[in-house]
This record gives sequence, C-alpha cells and structure tokens, in this order.
Amino acid sequence: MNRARSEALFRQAQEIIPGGVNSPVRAFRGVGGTPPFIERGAGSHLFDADGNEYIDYVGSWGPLILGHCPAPVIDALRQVLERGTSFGAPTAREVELASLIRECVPSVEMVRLVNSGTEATMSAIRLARGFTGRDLVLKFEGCYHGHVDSLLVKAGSGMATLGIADTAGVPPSFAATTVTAPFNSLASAQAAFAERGAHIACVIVEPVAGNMGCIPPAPGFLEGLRDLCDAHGALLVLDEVMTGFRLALGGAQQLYNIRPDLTTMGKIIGGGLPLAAYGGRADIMRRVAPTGPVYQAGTLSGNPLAVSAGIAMLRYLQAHPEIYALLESRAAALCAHPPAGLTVNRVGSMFTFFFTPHPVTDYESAKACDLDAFRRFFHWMLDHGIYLAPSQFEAGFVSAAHTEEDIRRTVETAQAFFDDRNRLK
Ligand code: HOZ
Repeated sequence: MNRARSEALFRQAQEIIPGGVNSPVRAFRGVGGTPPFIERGAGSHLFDADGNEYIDYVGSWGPLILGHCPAPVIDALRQVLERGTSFGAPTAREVELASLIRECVPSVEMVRLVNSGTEATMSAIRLARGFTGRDLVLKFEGCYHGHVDSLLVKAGSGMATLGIADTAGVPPSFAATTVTAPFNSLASAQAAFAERGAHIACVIVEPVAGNMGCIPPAPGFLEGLRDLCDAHGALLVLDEVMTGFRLALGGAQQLYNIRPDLTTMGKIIGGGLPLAAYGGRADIMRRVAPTGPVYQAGTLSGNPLAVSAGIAMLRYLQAHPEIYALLESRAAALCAHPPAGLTVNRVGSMFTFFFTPHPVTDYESAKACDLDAFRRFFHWMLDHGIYLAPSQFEAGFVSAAHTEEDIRRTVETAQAFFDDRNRLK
C-alpha cells in the first residue's frame, strides 16, 4: 500500500507538532510506522491522503455511531452554519439538547454542557468534592477519564500505550488525592473505603472499561460500588463518555440498571463535533455556579454547531431504536469465532481482540497480552484496508454504517492472518 504522501506529511508534522499529532493516541507509538493522514470519511469507510480506502473501526474514537457524514447530522449543520458559529450567550437549542439528554438518561435531572470529555470529568469531580466537602477520588487502574491532573494516575488509553505510569507535570500533592484500585475488584474498593471512606468524595468509573481495551464489569461490581458509595456518603460518577448512547440510548447505566449520582458524557452526544456534558441529581447540580459555589465555565460551551449536531444525533437515535439491535448483530458477527490463542471481549458495539488466551478482566490481565503479536496483526489489517485502533489498550467500535460485506471482509482478513500461525511467532 502506497503511503508516500502520509509519510511526507508525518515528517513535516513532527517538525511543528509534538509527535506530529494533536493527541498522542494517533501517533502509532504502540505499533510503529506512519499513521495514514485522513482526507475524508464516508459511511464506514475512511480515505487517506494517498487515496487508500479503509473500513474504519475507530470511528473517531467513539462518536461516529452512524458512521462518517450521516445525513441527519450534516443537514442540521448546514441549516445552522450561516446563522453564526458562536454567541457566548444562551440559545433555545441548548435547552432542547438538555431536555433530550434527560429524556434518554433519566438519572440526569440537570445537565451542564462543556466541550470535551476531559472537561466533563474534571468538572464532575470538582462538583463531587464541592458537594461532599471531601478531597479524595477513587478511580480504577487502567480506566482513563481524560487528561485531568488528578485522574492521570495509573491511567489507560495513551498512557498505557506509551507505558507512562504517571505523567510528569502533576504535583505529587494532586496525585495524592487519587486512590486507585484494580478494575472489577470490589474487595479492593471496599478496602479503600474501609481505610479512607470518610475522605472519599466520589468513585469515578467507566462502567464498561474502554481505555485498557474493552472490559465488561464483573457481575455485581457496579452494584457493589453503588452500595459502597451509599454506605459512606460518597458520590458515584459513571464516566459514560464512551458508553453513553452507544450501549443503549440510556448508556451503560440503562444496560446494567445502575443509577449514578453524576454522569459524564461525550463523543456521541456531539455527533462528531466537540461537545460533552456532565449531569445528574438536581440537588448536586444546583451546586454549580451561578446557583452554587462550584465554579465551572466555558466560552464555547453550548456552541451552536456542536449542539445542533448533538440534537440531530440524539433525535435520530431516539427515533430509530432498532439501531441497537443492528449494532449488536453486526458486532456479534465480527467477534463470533475468535481464533485459538485470542480473547475477544465485547459489549454491544464495543470490542477488543486481546492477544492472550486468558480472560482479560482488569489492567493487569490486559498488560499481559502479547503486544508484539498485536502489532503484527494491526499492520496486517491496515495493509489490507482495515483501520483498527493502533493500540492493544483501546476499544474498537462498530457503527450502524458497517455493512454485512464490511464485516465479512474484516473477518476474512483477520482469519487469513491467523491461518498462518507463523505470523503469530
Ligand atoms: N478516549 C479516547 C481514547 N481512548 C480519547 C482519544 C484521544 O485521547 O485522542
């Protein structure tokens, strides 16, 4: 596959942008080589600067549940584009989107719109601290909640890919406000509460982890966290940036029947534009300025373009509940017959092929995968026109735009890799 233009662009980019990318996970550091520079997307396919075509399972890292350029979102954007790109003042559309979010996610009684998942989680834990008057946050190893200072402790996603345990630039006193426990270990969370429960403001968790690869919650794990929070007066924050509107219209909390105190949302909620949100119990959300003392703000928050895209996306999903069954069946077909030696984790349209024969249930078991075999598999797939996340520690996403033919081609291409066992060595 010719990637001469991408290679030239990557060389140029590295002169002027750190690592040549505007977010580390795009740099291919975990797999080596040159990332294709993308020119356009259509449905389930991506096209790079050299004219190569790929079936896309990254989906912009989650937002594109309808694929690239879905008509409802693009039409909505066209309609608002010429009326102004930002006002820094309230608009009717923000009320419409907030109401829609509440309809889809009933635990979100009030909501504040922000621009990124990082802003959402940063604001949610500030609010949890302001509401409870406590300082500590319990997070889980391998979960990633954006690049918030105190949450970059034992974090997944790019930190896992680059092998960075704890980032430079975060004062030890900030990191000390974070208590960690292994994902899916309720006993460890119980121990943390037994030791420091009076100081824990909140537990923040990805209900289905997506940032150490896809890892479902063990039965009783989320319920146990809910009980622990209730018993100790802490708040439960579900980070649904990845799972929200994807695993069900009401997110993972609908799927697992868990009612959090606060929820963070991003990705799908903005229809592919920069928009995120945090929301939850009204008595907690009223503590946000200007009604309460917890300050949080943003010039572009509630931006009219992003909000219009978000409304179009959520309205479409609400009007087409059959999409979730379609996603389930496409993703199930993709993951149906894992070759020996591979563990496939999947929840709905989120999945990861882990290069280990053992169950992957937490960060330790994810880190035990054969990263070199993953690297060879990744490049084999890419060279055959299948675009996967360039890291063992990321989830893949199936969209409603993926066709049976896309899935068939992907399965066949993967099978061809495994048919030659030597490729695994
Ligand atoms: N949560 C995404 C990756 N796991 C974020 C993408 C990024 O860091 O650019």
